[in-house]
Amino acid sequence: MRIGIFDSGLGGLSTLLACLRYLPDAHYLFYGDSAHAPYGDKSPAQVRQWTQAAYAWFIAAGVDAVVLACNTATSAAVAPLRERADVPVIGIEPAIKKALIDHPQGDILLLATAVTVKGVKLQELLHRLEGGQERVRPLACSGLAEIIETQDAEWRERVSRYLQVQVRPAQPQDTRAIVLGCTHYCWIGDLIHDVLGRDIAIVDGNDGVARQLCHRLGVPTEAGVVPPLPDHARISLYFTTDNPVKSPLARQLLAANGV
Ligand code: DGN
Repeated sequence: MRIGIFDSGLGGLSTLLACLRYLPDAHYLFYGDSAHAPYGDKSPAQVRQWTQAAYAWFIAAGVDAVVLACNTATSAAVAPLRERADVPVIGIEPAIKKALIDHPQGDILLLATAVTVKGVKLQELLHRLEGGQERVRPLACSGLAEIIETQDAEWRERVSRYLQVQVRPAQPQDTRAIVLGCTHYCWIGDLIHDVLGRDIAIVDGNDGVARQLCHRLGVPTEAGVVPPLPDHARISLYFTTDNPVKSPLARQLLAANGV
């Protein structure tokens, strides 16, 4: 079985890891659109076009399903893509519902890109969910994914500074949970805890996406049981720029996370 995983960059690897737990024998084709990254401040029409190009690439590569491991691309492109898709297309959305249910009191801070925060999809979701409008505070974090993407010697310090200067002042006083509405932010959970508070829960949508993928492929999953990472993995990496450091960086990140 071949599974296509798509993001503008390294964030989508966190979604790939979640899928790998449930489908350890699949061949994963990862497509990082480094030529057009970051997506967060681009127009939804552009993001739609690039997502469609990635989808066409996956279909030519013979995948059985495509995972949009990018909240921004899901916000801008999942609906039109699904209308004429030949294989299941699974998108990722901020896991606000889970945060609201697991944390029935206090505020929920949602961190995401500007495209996701401004998108109709998020507004509809907040409207639909009980407490969505009253308790969820969305914050567009322009530039944060770019810092994470560099993986250079200072990236962690720069993320800490970003969180202190751009996020902490906007954090509601009674924050109980932080929803990671951009897959890149899944790599900075420890820094978020350090800067914004250790007792705040961090919620991401990767496990839900992996379960949804299984569901669409007819593979059963057990409620409440998250399988361990397997000791083998078949992952092919493709980036849309010829940047020679991208693939080694991606491999390093996977290795640091047990794959
Ligand atoms: N990782 C992407 C997301 O989940 O929205 C986008 C990051 C970016 O390109 N700014």
